[in-house]
Amino acid sequence: MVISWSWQQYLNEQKAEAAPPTLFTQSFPSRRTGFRLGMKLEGVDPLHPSMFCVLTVAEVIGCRLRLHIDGYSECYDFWVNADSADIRPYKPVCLSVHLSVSQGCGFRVGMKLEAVDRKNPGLVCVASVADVIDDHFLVHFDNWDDTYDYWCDSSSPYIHPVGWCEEQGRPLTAPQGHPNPEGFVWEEYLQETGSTHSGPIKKLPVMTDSCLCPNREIHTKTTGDLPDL
Ligand code: MLY
Repeated sequence: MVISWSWQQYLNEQKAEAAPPTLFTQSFPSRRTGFRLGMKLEGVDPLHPSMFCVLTVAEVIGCRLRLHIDGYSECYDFWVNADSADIRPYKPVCLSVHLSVSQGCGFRVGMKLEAVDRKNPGLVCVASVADVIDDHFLVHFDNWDDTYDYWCDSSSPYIHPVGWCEEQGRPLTAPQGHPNPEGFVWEEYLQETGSTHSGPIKKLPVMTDSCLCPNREIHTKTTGDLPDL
């Protein structure tokens, strides 16, 4: 006889209560979405969050979407909510450049912030904005290689303004190779690096070469140097 695992039995054993459905603000999985099988879109690859990839909707359940990374095995498919900030419609580059100027998120390349290292989620570290596209920006950890980078938007729970760690009484991981990591002081570092911290945007960004050629990697099977998946 096969004894199947049961929630009720587990809760009894653990003498625990289940978090009640009313606490979950998302009406999963009943909310309808206009996404249909086969539709194409762009999105952040969860295993390589510094890269956007070409995606196809492979399954839709309520507000949840299973997305397939074009050209890769189904084992890399992943689920997201239809309103996830990590997916976006396909847009021609010129349109995206236009939007990055007119609807900037306020974050500008070079601004400093404190960000969670998603590969080592216990660490909040000194980071910089390395690229901006529309309302998304690329978080880069100072003096680390770009394998830790990730795209996010301003609503991300992983990012904090300069001074957040101090305010919260939490340790801040200094840039790699910093001469005095324990005694890291933001003001000194900002002065040394000639950078600003992230704050409200005062005027629209000026169009620069990097706006015209956004350093965005789209990975598809046909591009040259792909990460090993
Ligand atoms: N033990 C790891 C920690 C890397 C942390 C990188 N972050 C701060 C971007 C290592 O040394 O590889």
